[in-house]
Amino acid sequence: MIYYSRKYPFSVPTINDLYGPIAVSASMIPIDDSPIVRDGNAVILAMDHGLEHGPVDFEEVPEKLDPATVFETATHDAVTAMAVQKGVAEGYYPSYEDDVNLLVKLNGTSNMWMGEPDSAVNCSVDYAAEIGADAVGFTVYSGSNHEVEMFEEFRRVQEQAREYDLPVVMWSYPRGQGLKNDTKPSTISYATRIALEIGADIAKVKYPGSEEAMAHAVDCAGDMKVVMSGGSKTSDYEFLSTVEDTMNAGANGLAVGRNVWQRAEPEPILDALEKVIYGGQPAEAALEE
Ligand code: FBP
Repeated sequence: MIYYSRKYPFSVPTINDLYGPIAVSASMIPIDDSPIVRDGNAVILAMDHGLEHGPVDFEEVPEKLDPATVFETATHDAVTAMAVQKGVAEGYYPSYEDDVNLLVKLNGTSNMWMGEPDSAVNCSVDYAAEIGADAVGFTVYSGSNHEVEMFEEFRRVQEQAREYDLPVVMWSYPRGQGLKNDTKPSTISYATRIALEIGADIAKVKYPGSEEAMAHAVDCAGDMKVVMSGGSKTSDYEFLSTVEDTMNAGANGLAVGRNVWQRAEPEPILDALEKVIYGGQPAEAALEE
């Protein structure tokens, strides 16, 4: 059996080793060898907003309601994976499977209801693998009154993903009536630590407001990769300087939606992101022609 490792390949004794030829042997594939990682970092282009936020996110860029337009954007070299829900993957990924790595988001929720944060599991790991996923994604709202169920759902997803060698990206979002500020430094550090401890390969967290706070969140993540969540659209410089801080903090890139595809022309910002994330350039230099 092959397992993904965040860092080191390793073997564990199997029933086969212990009792004879019953099971296959075990080894691990380092996350850095996954197609969703380039030179240790990742840029995951997310487009599940039609579910999470609704068509309102497309008002300024109505042409992006057609998922094919965002899949086109994901063919940029900077992008290591495109994160979508099952229905969009089924309909559009077959045309892009040679050019785009697919991350299937396994749970999701609309914003049409009120209550403690929760997210329905709407795709299985088996089905994600069947439709060509290179990785799976799962939101966990730690701190919600539904935390226990979400942790248990994550456990099933994480263990099954190991069977398919699929890295698990956790949208690690502490959220709920007990949490007044979901981007507080201590909350984001807790978010990365939870993701490490329950077995994510990459944790996607909100920016905690400063490079120092992000550095602490990265320290809390041990050997697991941390990527920043893009957030609502801001100016090129404001967005890129936050990415620069994130990289300086030792994080590993970005999972981003609106800050890329809500731009009429996403290519220049992806060119700049490539320079900051893989080339180590400062934001200002990356924005120069
Ligand atoms: P953005 O970069 O547009 O914030 O997208 C990243 C993402 O995680 C999406 O996958 C998701 O739809 C959205 O953010 C959820 O953000 P929130 O729950 O804060 O509205």
